[in-house]
Amino acid sequence: MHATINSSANTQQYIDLEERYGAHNYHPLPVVLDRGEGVFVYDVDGKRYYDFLSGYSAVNQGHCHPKIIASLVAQATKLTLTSRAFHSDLLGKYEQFVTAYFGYDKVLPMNTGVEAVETALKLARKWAYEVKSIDHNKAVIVVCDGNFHGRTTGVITFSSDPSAKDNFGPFSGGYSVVPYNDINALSKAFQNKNVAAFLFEPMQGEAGVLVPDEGYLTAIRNLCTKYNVLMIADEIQTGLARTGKMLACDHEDVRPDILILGKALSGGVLPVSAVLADDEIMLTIKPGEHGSTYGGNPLACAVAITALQVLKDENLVANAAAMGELLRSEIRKLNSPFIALVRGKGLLNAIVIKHSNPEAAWDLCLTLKENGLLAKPTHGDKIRFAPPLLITKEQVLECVAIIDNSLQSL
Ligand code: IF1
Repeated sequence: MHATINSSANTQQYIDLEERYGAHNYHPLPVVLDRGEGVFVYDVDGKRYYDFLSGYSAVNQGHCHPKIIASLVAQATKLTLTSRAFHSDLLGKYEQFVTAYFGYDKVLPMNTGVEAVETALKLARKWAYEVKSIDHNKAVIVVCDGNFHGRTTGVITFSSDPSAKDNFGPFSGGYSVVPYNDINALSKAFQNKNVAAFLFEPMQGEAGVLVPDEGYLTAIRNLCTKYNVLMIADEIQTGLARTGKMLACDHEDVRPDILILGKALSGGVLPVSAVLADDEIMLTIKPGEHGSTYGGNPLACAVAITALQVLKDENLVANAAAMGELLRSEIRKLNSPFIALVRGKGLLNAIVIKHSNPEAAWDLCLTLKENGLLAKPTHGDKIRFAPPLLITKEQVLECVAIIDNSLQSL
């Protein structure tokens, strides 16, 4: 069990309630938050923290962005849900807006990220049988080792992480796994004529913010085109300005056949996800063949339009690029003996901790918390540094000072 610095009695009472009445499917840092504003979150004792996790990139626009909240509140007093049994005045407007924003014929609106991933997998299979004429029930979707695409039984089928998969079987087939950032392996996998699609993350978030080699995305695009395999980019975490481009695929100007979005599509206000594709793919799903109760609800439409507009109005792409460069260079300048490397693009970064104590990353996060910065380890020795994209230069420098000061505790 991880060490915990003693929390205030106030904080502890909230943690005890979760312990007693909630499933134990997480191990959170011992902090209880009750307010968020921009780059900051506040705990129940009124202490302020820099949020260096941003809801795993759901809060790119900053906590409780006033314009996004205003859209939420205005729509919430009008109409929140019609179901898709009827039309609403906002769905078509949102669909026109988001397809023009990313340059695709159509969008299929869903709620959580994993629902959008499942939707993309179903579209790829439909397309495989009805357009590419792959043998019935033989479609194969290629995925990467170290992937994270969500936690449904369908998606963990192809997870390589035992903690995500063990004892949740039995699983269906139809997938093949290749090493991430390995074009030769991908080319070999595509020799199988039943391959329908390749699902990948432009940067692997959960695996510890792995940045593939320059040219990897271009090579994927070329191979998918050559073998008529759908290129499915899961940009749920890397998209929406997080990596210093609107989409991480934009770093190499490649256009995936299916684009998956989630998280910051609502600015962290409510679950909104989306699958974008052109007609040849999207129209393989006919009325009644797929859907969801809340998919495309007017509240989500109103919020998503504003969340996307804010990204452009506040130049968050450029700010993420500039502040990411500053953050990585300033951390490197610390020359800490405990940091093996710093990696990332834009404001999706991670440090790899080098220390004899296997709990060092966790302990550092506890000290960072004491010093006013919230971050969380991923896969043991890596700590993700991903603040909201509106962070300023002064704030980045203040956070680097907090990181420097906290590293001394190791
Ligand atoms: C949790 C991880 C990150 C994602 C990508 C799909 C999904 C996610 C690339 C599914 C979700 C979240 C899940 C969240 C923590 C966070 C996470 F640690 F789980 F792996 F970011 F790296 N594709 N990632 O990153 O989206 O269904 O969750 O909306 O607590 O499980 P979702």
